[in-house]
Amino acid sequence: MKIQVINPNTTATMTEKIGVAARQVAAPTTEILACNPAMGPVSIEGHYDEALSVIGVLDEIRRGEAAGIDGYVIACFGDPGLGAARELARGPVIGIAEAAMHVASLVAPRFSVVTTLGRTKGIAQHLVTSYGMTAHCASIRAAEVAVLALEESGSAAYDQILQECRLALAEDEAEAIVLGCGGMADLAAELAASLGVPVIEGVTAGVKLVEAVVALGLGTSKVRDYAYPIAKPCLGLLDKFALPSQG
Ligand code: 2AL
Repeated sequence: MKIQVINPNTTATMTEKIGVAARQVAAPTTEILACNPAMGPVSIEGHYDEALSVIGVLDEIRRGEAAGIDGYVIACFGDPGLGAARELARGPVIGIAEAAMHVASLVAPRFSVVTTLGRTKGIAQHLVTSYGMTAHCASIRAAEVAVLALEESGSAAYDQILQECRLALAEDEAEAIVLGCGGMADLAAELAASLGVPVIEGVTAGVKLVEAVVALGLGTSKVRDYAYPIAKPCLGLLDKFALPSQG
């Protein structure tokens, strides 16, 4: 099966890292196509960045549908454009925040999210609520690490994230950690070894969930909420995103 893993930001080094993590867990018969939009912010650290990233994400889904992709992972912790992506896709589309939270809820009574900047905690809180994870979420903590610091070797990012994870376990009674950024895809194993609890990272969780859903023969329901978008003109800068009607 073909799974397209979309990094919604435009930083190619992060996309490569996300692709490596995805391939490490993918089944031998799964082909991972890691990509990022050609347009949009280099990192996503708030609502504005998120909104700007969504058109690029949808463009990648549109291309993926034309290329016969079986399922998608949206690899940014705000799950930007998830509902709209589901309208476009036949197969499953899973965001890394929803993948990581759901998997964490299966292996621990309560998890803490450890994310990048404090300003993104509200976005994560909103997702905890909308995914029905309130009872499972002990806390949302920020390491105050900029997303692109995760791309710099020798930065203090890892140590700051490790410290915040330790505080979550000690002070918030979390029993697992959910990593709150696609750029943390390479950190889960080392953190788990240091912390002695499950550390769930959404790119890998998302790939395994998409594989499972596709293997079950399931796709996105098209009866109402995720029905294909209604064909209509789109004006101005977005004119090329107008969609044809679906026979
Ligand atoms: C993210 C993420 O996963 N990728 C990105 O650019 N920003 N989310 C976050 N909370 O920092």
